[in-house]
Parts: sequence; C-alpha cells; structure tokens
Amino acid sequence: MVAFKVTTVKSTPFDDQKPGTSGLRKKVKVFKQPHYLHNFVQATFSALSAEKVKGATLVVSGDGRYFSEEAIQIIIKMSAANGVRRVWVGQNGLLSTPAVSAVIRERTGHDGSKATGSFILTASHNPGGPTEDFGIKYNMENGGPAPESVTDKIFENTKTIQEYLIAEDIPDVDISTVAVTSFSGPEGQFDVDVFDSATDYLKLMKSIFDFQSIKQLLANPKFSFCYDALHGVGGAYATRIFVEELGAKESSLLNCVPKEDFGGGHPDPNLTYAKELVARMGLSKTSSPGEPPEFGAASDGDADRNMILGKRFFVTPSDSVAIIAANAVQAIPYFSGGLKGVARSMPTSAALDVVANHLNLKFFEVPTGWKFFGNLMDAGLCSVCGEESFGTGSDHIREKDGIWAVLAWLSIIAYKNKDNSGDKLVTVEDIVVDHWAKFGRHYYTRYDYENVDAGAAKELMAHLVKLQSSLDEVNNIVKGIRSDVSKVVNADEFEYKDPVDGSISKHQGIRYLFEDGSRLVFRLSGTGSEGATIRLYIEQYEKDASKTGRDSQDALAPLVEVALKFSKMQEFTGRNAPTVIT
Ligand code: VG1
Ligand code: CO
Repeated sequence: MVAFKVTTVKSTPFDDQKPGTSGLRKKVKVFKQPHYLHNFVQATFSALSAEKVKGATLVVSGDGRYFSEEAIQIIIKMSAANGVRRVWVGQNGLLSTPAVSAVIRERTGHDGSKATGSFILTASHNPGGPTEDFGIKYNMENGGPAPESVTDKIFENTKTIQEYLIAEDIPDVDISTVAVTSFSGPEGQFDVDVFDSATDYLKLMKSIFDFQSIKQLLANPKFSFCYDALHGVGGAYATRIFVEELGAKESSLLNCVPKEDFGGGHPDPNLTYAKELVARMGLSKTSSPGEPPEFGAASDGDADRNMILGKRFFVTPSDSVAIIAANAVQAIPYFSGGLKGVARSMPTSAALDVVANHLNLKFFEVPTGWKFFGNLMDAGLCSVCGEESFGTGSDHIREKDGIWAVLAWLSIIAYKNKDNSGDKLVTVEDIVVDHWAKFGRHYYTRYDYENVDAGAAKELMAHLVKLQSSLDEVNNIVKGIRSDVSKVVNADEFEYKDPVDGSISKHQGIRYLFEDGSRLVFRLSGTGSEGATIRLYIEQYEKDASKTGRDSQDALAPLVEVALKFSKMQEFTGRNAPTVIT
C-alpha cells in the first residue's frame, strides 16, 4: 500500500467562483489556471459538515469532457488529504448526472459503505474541448444538487481561501480498469474504487419500468427507434440498456461513443443542435432519405436532459412532462400506487397544471434549476417534475434523467398499443394530439440570445422591471404594437418560498401575465461561461380542440412581436434574431 502525507499549499482567492444554476462552469483555460480547481474543491470541503468529509465516501465522475481525467486525479488527491475514506469513480471517469444521483442513493460498496456526496464534473449541454467549457458541481447525500445555502457558503469560502490540502505522493490512479486501490495516510486507509458506470443505474431502471413490455414494443415491426447521445455520457448507457437489455438494433444508436469534445458539437438536445437526429426524424430541410423512425430521442453531455421526437413531430418538453404525468400510473409500474404530486419550473408551460388539476394532484411551481425539486421529493410531495429546458424526471433520484424520460415515453407508447392488433401504430403524434384534445394545448416557444453583452442584458432586464410599475402604461404599449393580443393583468418578478424549509429565492424571472392565460417570461441564464444569455419564454393556452393543430410559431407570432418590441430586444442587444429558437 502506497503511503502518503498531507501537504498544505498556499493559495489566493479567485473572484469568479460563484456557482450558477447548476454548478461552476467556465472555459477550460480558466479551470487550468494554477490552484483554480483546487480552491473550489477545498472551498466545498470547508462548506460541508465534518462528517461529510472525514471518513466519508464520495463519488467523483462526470460526462468525460476534456480536462475530466486531470480533474478527477486532483480531486482524488485532495479528498485523501482532507480525510475522506473512499472515492468512488465510474470506469473511465464516466457517470451521467442521473447515474451519480442513483449511485449516491442506491450503491453499497464492497465493504458495506454508502456515499454521502459527489463532485460531478460536467458543463452539461455546453460544448467541450480545450477551448470550450468545463464544470464542477457538488451533490448532497440525497443525490441532489447542493441547495443555495451550501453553494452560497462555497462561494463565500472561495473569496477568503488561503490554502488547500493535497496528498501529492498519491500516484495517478488507473481509472480505466474496475478495481479498488488502497493507500495509507496519516488518518488511516484511503481507497479509490473504480466501478462499472452502468450497473447500478440499470438496476434502478429495471425496478421502475416494465422492461418486458418495452422489449415487445421494440420488437414490434410497426415500431422503430433511434437514440442520439450527441457523443455525451449517455452513450455509456445506451448500448447496455437499449441494445443489450431491450433488443434495439445497434444501428438505432447515433453518436453513442462518448468523446471529450463531443465530436466538436454542442451536446444540447434541441432542434438546432441535435442536427443528425432531427434530419433522421424528418424534421429538417435536409432530412435523411427513407422513412423516419417512429420514435427518436437525444440527451445532452451529462445525459440529464432529453428531447423526444415522433416521426416528423417534435414534443415540447413542457408537453412531455404533462403527458408523462397523465399516463404514469397506468403505464409505469413504479407509479402504479398513484402520484404524490407534480411540479414544474416557473417558465415551463402550464400544461402540467391542467393535468394536476384534472387528476386532483398536489402541484408546485418552483424557480429554474433542479435543486428546487429535491426538497419537495424528500418531503414526499412530488413524484414527477419537469422543466421546459428538456429536463424531465421523478423522485427515483434527485436529478433530471434523460434515459428515464426515454424509457417513460417507450412505456407510454407500449401501453397505448397494448391491445392494438390493427396495422397502424398509436404514434407519438397521436398521443400528443389526443392529449391536446383532452386538456387543451399550450403553444410554447423559447428564444435564446446567447453570449450577448452582459451590461446590455442587465439594462434590458432593468427596463422590463421598471415597466412593471405601471400596468396601464404596459397595456398602452402592448395595444400600440398589436391590438389582437389580450391584456396584461399582472407583472412581477417571480419569488419562491420553499414550502418545506421556508427559504426564499428572489428575482427568479420577470413575468408578464395576460388575461387569456398567455405569459411572457424573461430570465438571464445562470449556466453560461461567457457574456450573458437572455431567455424569453412565450406561452399561449388554446382550449378549443379545433384550434390545437396550428404551427406554434404562427400561433405565437402576435405575442412574439409584442415581446420583442416592448422589451426593446434589438435596441438593447443589437440582435435582430435569437441564437436558438425552441
Ligand atoms: C438552464 C435551464 C434550466 C436547467 C439548467 C441546468 O439554466 O434553463 O432549466 O435546470 O440549465 O441544466 P439557465 O440558468 O441557463 O437557464 V443542465 O442539463 O445544463 O445541468
Ligand atoms: Co445536463
């Protein structure tokens, strides 16, 4: 057993280590500065209670992006020096964000140990590579992202840090082979346990879904399937789950080899960046030849997001969570006892609200970011939740879960086709259109203005807040732009009081609410690494079943025009079009 001693290294604070919506995300060159990662890791250890560090078991892994391996070796050495007892690493450093959550909650080590936290190394849907992004976040004992009380403490610590601890004589551990390597330090033994990335997660999925019925669906000649991991960590699960367990063809997997630069792409599962899948599903101008598959899905770099597509058909994430909630009890064994409640983030459309109302379920509206769902789930108040940003999940873990969402949709399709002996499949589109007929449709779109000047973005937000002080003035402006848009009846900044711990989160997005249920929401992103990203969310409810079949951009055109003009988007940002439209 290699022995190690602990070195104290002097350092000075960096002033830019404030965690955002989901961890600290920066360009790789920022993370590579001497002491930069070390400071953040030490600041995190100092923010945790002693028993979550001394003698504890931590999971350290991520989406495999560039700089991950180096970061893992650094965190191993710092964990040893801080008195951590064991570090668990997914083989090759790979674990999807949902799998980390599952491992914290479900895995038991060879010696009976359980993990109490995790460093997840990912910048999620942001591109990777030497000139792109890296990221790190800490997850707690419940498997969910650290709450604001902890991330605030981490940030405070980064502003005053003077030194960190590291065990420099621990050699780099081989993380490509499943094995336990032990070291001996001043406080006793320290182990690095490299384990298979998929086993625990697969076991959990099998306990939730009826794999047999999904297998039958995949074998049904009327059905066809396609999954794109965008070269993210989802690829480490896709072959095991979809091919080996469920019998999908190898050829139904796209970009399922995880790459440290995601093949040069943007690992973001939306209609703009998941180009290959979108073409294969018959949804782009340059669609692939041949008949598209009946079902297509993609996940992001860390595989917590999902995009669900039918043949030539896009399912908005806001509809997706509503449809999953509406069908969960019948289609997914895990929910057969009923749903405890449902929740969505504020900018997500109200499609879920209508389902909750119909099923008489508890309902919660929380700020953007998965960390807000965790408290509700821990308190047994919520079973299914989602965000408009391609995030869907349930209380099986405390993160959103891309592959879970795919399995949920496959379960629903299997359920809808259970007694279908005809020659036509009940398709994704059929399921969505039926849902609209029953519950009405929430036309929805999101405009993202990426990497705009941070000062200009702030001014635009300030302008929108100032306007809110007079609804009469707002309505005058709105009427002047379009007379066919309904009246603004409420305008505010979203503020959330957590019903479980009473904590308050302010300034969570600027809302304009219209008399007919339409909404405009403006927010600044908290996940970018450069400049500012403005998000504009536009929604309109149509209850009349005969009017739910319109093109969403057409249906929303009047509201979009109002939003862009009264926010003075072009004046402030200099942009005449968004970077991404969803
Ligand atoms: C975005 C999304 C938000 C999501 C977050 C993390 O945040 O809007 O809904 O929870 O990303 O997702 P923001 O602050 O940029 O709007 V992930 O897959 O990047 O962990
Ligand atoms: Co992600």
